[in-house]
Amino acid sequence: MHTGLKIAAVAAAAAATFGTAYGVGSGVAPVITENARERQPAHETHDTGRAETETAAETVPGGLQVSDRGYTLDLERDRLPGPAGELRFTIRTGGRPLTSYETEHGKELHLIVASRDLTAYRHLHPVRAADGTWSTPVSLPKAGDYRVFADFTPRGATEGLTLGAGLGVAGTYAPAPLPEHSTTARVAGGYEVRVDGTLAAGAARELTLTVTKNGRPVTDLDPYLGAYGHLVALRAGDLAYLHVHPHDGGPGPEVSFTATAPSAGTYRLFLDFKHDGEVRTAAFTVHAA
Ligand SMILES: [Cu+2]
Repeated sequence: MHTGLKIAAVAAAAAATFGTAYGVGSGVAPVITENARERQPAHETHDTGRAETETAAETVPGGLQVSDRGYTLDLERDRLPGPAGELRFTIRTGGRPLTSYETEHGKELHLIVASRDLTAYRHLHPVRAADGTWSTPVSLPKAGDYRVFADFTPRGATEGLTLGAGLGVAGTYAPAPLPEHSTTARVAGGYEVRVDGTLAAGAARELTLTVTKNGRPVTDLDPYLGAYGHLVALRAGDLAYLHVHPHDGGPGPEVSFTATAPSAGTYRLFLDFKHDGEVRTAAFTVHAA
């Protein structure tokens, strides 16, 4: 899976839904199964005296480190000459590029690129060459400071991780203020997405996102990478990364998630959903108490 943070979040969902036959959405059941498996090592450590260390490690959110658990995100260039270009990178371990990954939600690696001011967001799926080099075209809306997140699970690992690195895009820019708190987001194409529920620090909370188009509920969302929605939360200030998945299999209009904020503060939520064959992103600013 992704990060300790995320696992804590999805584990709560697993507790709520494990054993219930959700047949809709091919990604839902595997998420729960994998979490059940991942939680086992943590339980085993309780008898070994390592539990305290493991717990401390799990409280560090993903995406804040360029190197973690022996894996390093190595961007070929940490600057782009302009907003459109190609990103190339490797995940290095033991001095060599990693070439063996678990598949999560249909992909070996999910790449998020977000502007430091949290107004720009891209969820990309790079292609890996045999030598372990990943590459993807990227088209960003403006120059500025960005952060790149690689979300992956090394083959055979029981837990995924998210590494983060800075990326500068040359050009003149003015950082935007964080968009104000809002429970609705307008998305091109006549869509509006509403978020119900609140994030809480250190406690699992349900967030429900409701998708409408031209005022009507959307009940035929397309599955996208094995789920009806993918939600990423980035913490304002340091861009700590939280990736959660839906625990309800319906194709809309509601998609529900369980998430645990690592701290009180302000977060920017990005929901990727697919409808009429196109992937769209709704963004919200929310506060965690
Ligand atoms: Cu992805």
